[in-house]
Amino acid sequence: MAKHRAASIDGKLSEEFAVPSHVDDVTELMAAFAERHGAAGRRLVLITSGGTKVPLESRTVRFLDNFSSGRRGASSAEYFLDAGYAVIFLHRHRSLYPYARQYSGVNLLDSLQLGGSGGGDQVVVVNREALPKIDKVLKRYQDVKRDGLLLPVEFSTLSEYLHLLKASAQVLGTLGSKAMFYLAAAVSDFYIPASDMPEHKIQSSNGPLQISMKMVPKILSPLVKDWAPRAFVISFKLETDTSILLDKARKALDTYRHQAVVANVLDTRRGYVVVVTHDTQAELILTDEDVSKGVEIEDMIVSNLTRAHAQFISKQEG
Ligand code: 9Z3
Repeated sequence: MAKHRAASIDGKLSEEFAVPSHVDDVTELMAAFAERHGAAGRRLVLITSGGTKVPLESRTVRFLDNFSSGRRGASSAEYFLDAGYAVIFLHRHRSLYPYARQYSGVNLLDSLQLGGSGGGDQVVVVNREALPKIDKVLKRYQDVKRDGLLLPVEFSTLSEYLHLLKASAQVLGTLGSKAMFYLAAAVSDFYIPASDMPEHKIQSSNGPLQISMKMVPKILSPLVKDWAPRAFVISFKLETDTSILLDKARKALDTYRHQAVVANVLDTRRGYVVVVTHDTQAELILTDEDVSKGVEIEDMIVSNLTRAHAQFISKQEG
């Protein structure tokens, strides 16, 4: 049964979603990363972040996008690194990136000044008012880089996302309960199979456009049951209608039998989420005081989940 389910999704993935050319290289990098950190006894988290892009034409001019700035994933990566995890950051090209995201609203050129020249080279000086805490953030970023704790992997299209997530799940599956999946990316539910896609730009001279899209295969199912069955798996549920949010989160948990769903509503996602597990429901709320102190809700989400992950590991090992 399990083999059958994985085989049917595998078939769909290779027939209807173009395999990205870099998937083998990325798999090798992820395997080496997982082996090194696994051998060091470190916990490892795969974070997905940003929205997927679904092309409407093979030579793509137009595409359907899913909304996500990537802030949830990028800031969570920083908190997981602070908690001692190694992080694979599977993110949408050009979405927010750990540490750099703290300066995403800043024009870098406005933050720099030309200083004197040292040894013939022009010196560039950072304007500290424009880039507050830059020394602290830069030092943390450089420490993380030096210790090889962050592996960035990029996707743009839904096809790239699905193939890279499958590859990462098969790699992290070898780490057992020490691996966590934190699936915060905003993923399309609909796509156009490669065989149905027009090659060239759709012509407006043909009149109004009607598009028929298929349902994206539920990749969480083989991930939880076949590829990484002992891992700690967290999915995110996004709604715009608060009244259906918790029902949908519970339904996802019942369907996939993974460990937790982080439920959030688009407009309030920065200040309110509910972490739903099979037998608990925790509301995480950012107060005005938290905001004034610069506390972020991702700090609370990551604390909640790293605690639950530690319990999960000791239960599985004991
Ligand atoms: C989320 O719900 C994330 O929290 C957000 C974060 C995308 C809202 P930002 O990147 O926003 O900080 O701007 N991610 C999951 C969204 C999603 O597509 N979920 C699907 C669903 O709800 C499948 S798991 O059905």
